[in-house]
Amino acid sequence: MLRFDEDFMDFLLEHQERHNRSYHFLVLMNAILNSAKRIQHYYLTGALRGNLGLAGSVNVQGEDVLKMDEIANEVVKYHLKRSGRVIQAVSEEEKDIIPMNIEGGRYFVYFDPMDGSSNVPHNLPIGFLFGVAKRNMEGPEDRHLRSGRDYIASGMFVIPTGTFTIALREAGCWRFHIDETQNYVRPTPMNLPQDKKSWELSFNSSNRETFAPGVQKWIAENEKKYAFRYLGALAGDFHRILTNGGLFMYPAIVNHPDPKKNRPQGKLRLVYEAAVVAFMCCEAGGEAVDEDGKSILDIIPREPHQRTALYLGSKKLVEEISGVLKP
Ligand code: AFP
Repeated sequence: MLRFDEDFMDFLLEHQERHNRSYHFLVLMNAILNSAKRIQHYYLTGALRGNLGLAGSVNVQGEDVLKMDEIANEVVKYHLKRSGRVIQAVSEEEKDIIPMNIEGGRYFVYFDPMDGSSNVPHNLPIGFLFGVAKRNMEGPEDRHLRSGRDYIASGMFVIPTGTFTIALREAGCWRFHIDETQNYVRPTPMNLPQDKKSWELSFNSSNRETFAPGVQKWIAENEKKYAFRYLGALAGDFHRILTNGGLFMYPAIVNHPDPKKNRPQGKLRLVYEAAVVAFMCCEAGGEAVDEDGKSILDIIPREPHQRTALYLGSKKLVEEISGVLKP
């Protein structure tokens, strides 16, 4: 018996038609999907080709290897540029904003093509994360960096697991799975579960003594109530929270024994990490705040690689921990 599943492009086409939207976003998403499939392919075969290194590394034979993070960055840039729809992009891999179709483009794209680099040498899951904002259609475009509140979509591919999750503004959050024809199929709405039984806690536990006293106290009082899971790649860790509910956090590091190693501003990057997952989480009924308990979506970026602390997940838990955060 043949089985036909609705694929992402069918899903999006219907969505755009239903909301009387243009086809431009379809062209952009086609570019993002093509990028993800290519990254997935290189990542799956990377161990055999000896190119699971990161930029700056050499293989055991001392040969010129292709670096995974550089490959992924080139792939995404090629497809975004080719789409003709992108004004400019920010990539985790590049210091400067990347100009694309400045006059004719319609979207800003913020992406991390290979997030979770400590997993790369092991071929374990990494993320390709992206956030999309639209140009000012009413007046002149000044190309300022957008806050998560201005995103129209954000998404993540957990590579090489074949899962793709996307949130569309005021239309929810959806998960897809890759099929044998390399299409992402079977849209499943994602809503954070209310039942606490499945909730999980996810954070780098080895940092716990470096967190603010209120956060340490909250952990001590609550950690036994929930299962603890940590992969070290935001996309994978958030994927579990979105399915099971709970709390992911990367708090500010403020009590490090070596003060030079403190990160009061947090570790995660705002525009292509924190705001991307925050946008998805909020569309799935959750919440996301920074170290001051301020919504991640309301932070207006001052520069492309700005960092933030992040508390993300089920509303109740994010509200609870917000209570112990300053101010
Ligand atoms: P890397 O790409 O440098 O490994 O950073 C990944 C990441 O930004 C995010 O994906 C993880 O949630 C977080 O950092 C893990 O950080 P720790 O290694 O400090 O736990």
